[in-house]
Amino acid sequence: MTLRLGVIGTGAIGRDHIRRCTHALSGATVVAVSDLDPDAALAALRVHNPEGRAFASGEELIASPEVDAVLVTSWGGTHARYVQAAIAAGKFVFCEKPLATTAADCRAIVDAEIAHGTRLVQVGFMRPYDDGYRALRQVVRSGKIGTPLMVHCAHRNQSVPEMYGTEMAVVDTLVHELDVLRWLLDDDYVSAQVIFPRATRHTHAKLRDPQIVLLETRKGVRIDVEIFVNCRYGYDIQCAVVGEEGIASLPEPAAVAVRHEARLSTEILVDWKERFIAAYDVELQDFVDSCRRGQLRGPSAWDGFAASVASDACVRAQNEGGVVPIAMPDRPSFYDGDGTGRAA
Ligand code: NAD
Ligand code: ISE
Repeated sequence: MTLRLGVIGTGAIGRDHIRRCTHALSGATVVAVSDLDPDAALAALRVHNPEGRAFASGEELIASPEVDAVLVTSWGGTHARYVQAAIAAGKFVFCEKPLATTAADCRAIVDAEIAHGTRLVQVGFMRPYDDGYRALRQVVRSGKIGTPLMVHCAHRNQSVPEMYGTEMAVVDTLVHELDVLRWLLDDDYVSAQVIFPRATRHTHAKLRDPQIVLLETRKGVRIDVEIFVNCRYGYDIQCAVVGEEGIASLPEPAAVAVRHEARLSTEILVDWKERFIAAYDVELQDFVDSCRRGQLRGPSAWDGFAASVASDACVRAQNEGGVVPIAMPDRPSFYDGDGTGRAA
């Protein structure tokens, strides 16, 4: 049976996921869309499925018997209500990060899913599906570099629009590290601090850029993440785990080395769509396959909640300065699986 998907929010990633589900994946077809701009949404869908239809609201799309499962790719502040509606309808839902913009809203989703009785929610944390991060995790878990002591990360975007403010550096951008580092280290956070270096002249009044986030984990690992979203030169994701016996670093994306006019150079990607293109394919294929099997295994609502608890603390740290404690509740047994609540 082909899984009939409905997509809520047909902006940058919504359109990319429609293309992906139609042309790169197997077992699914996008039959419906909904967006604040229904005409643009329908036009975006019809490029890939001439028979697709647009619904006036996300809620109507979710309720439709023509839709088996839902992708939520609208703005972060709207995710919670659509995920809740999908759970109430008993439908599988893939929700782009963040699961919701506050830990309280994420917790309400966790509670609703547990009350439903089986997993229905997968969160769009794609980095655990990235070959580079998977290889890095394998090395860390093998013990080759010894016990991890520190992690140095950078999350750099070329530029961001005017609507992107200081808080989004955490809620929209850092949230990827907040998730992937829990999975990489099999650990959780106990405190956060945010430091603002000298600001770049390429930022605007509502965005403090760059920022450095300092995290401490239960096991005592110290993490620093540079978030620099107007770095100009490209889209650059770095992660190095320092262990007692060595250092393991995230591989750079494959790039041709060019020797020319007395220079040796490689290109740097500029777009998150390209940097993680394979990971997005694998995460969504996993969602489609899991829905068809009737059992999800990807990043869970609990993973979305855990990242959000940490992200709330980071936002407090942005506003208050100083070290903010993070109290992570114990994970309910409902989410027991391979120890991280997701595919290994
Ligand atoms: P975008 O602004 O390009 O698109 C969002 C779309 O959602 C717009 O078309 C908007 O009209 C629509 N929308 C807003 N509110 C809506 C509502 N209530 N109902 C229906 N549609 C609504 O944004 P984007 O870059 O595509 O980001 C969308 C989401 O995807 C965000 O949560 C973002 O964090 C996430 N995202 C994830 C990744 C990733 O790497 N996993 C990358 C980019 C974006
Ligand atoms: C965007 O929403 C993403 O998720 C990208 O992966 C991230 O790099 C960017 O900073 C976010 O705004």
